Amino acid sequence: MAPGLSMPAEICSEDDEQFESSYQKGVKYLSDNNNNNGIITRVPTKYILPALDRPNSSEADHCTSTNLNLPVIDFAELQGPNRTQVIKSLAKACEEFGFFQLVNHSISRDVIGNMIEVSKSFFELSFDERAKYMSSDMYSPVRYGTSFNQSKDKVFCWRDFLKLSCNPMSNALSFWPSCPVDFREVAVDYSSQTKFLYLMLMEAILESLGLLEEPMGKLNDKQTWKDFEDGSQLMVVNCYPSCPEPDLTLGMPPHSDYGLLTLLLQDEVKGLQIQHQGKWLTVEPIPNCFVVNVGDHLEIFSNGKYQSVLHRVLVNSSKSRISIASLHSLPFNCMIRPSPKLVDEANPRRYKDTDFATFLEYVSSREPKSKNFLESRKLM
Ligand SMILES: O=C(O)CCC(=O)C(=O)O
Repeated sequence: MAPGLSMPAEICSEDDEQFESSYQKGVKYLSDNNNNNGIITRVPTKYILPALDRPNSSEADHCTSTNLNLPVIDFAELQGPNRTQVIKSLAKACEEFGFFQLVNHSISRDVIGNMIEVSKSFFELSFDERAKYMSSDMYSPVRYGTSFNQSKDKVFCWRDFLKLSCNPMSNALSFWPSCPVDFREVAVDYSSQTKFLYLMLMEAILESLGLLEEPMGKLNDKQTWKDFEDGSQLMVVNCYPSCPEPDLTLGMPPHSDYGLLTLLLQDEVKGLQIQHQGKWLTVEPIPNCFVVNVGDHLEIFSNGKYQSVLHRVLVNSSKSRISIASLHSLPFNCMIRPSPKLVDEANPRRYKDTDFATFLEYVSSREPKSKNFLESRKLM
């Protein structure tokens, strides 16, 4: 056992089964249940990354203290007379960074503030209350868990999560947490408003790719706008408790998101880093703003014009952090393939067809690190 670490009373050695089952309860449980005046002083071995995977360990990490001013897209301007100009900025942001900050997005401060508050309140519930939602079933409409993939990860991440599937909402909602009492109402409102925002952004992205000659209609011989409207939405509420030795671990390892677009809401605590030109750079939180990023499915759909970008999360020793990622894609049963209009002799097809089931099969059978799922879909 790491010296100075104070563990839950029922736990005695880091190697024994009880210890392992305690880690399966998550980092919030670990932080809340120790007997050293409520303070964890060391990170257990289970969370200590090999030296090369730690923050500040590599060439790419030399800039971890550098903040990154991501391109800012003004959503209100996108709806106005400057749309053409904003579409160009959007295309540049997607090509150069794969990430941008979205401001003036029309979702009210109340809706955003309530979602952050209700998420914090959920993670403040007793472990027994949170544990009602623990499941290893990837298809479950609600899933509370820890790390990245807790049944596969050798080293655990310093993160707990609550995953909420929104498809179809009429089926999913009754499985979502009923405590705190306003959780469902707040989360449903938030999910429908982020879905609307996503659709407006997706329309702009299709326009930026030159795919919307018939706005909102048929996109090519197989794709219609309805596929986007009926698309999947998964909300991931992340909780990163403060960590006594943040240099030894990560809140989330480097990964890309699977969908078309992710809309991320973060509280005022920084932690998100993206890999840009070989360096890890910290995304400065802007209050009341969304961080939007290109996912693997958009990389495939755009035939590589817009690429998903590796990102990871650092933790810190003084503050816990909450973020809410809303991941959007086509319906689960739809095939994702490069848009035929973006494939020609000069730009041959670069990716295999893929679907959601293939992705789930892939991630449940191995440790999903880096962009290895997308790599497996490449044709060249
Ligand atoms: O917490 C964050 O800032 C990022 C979360 C994230 O990358 C994810 O949920 O996939």
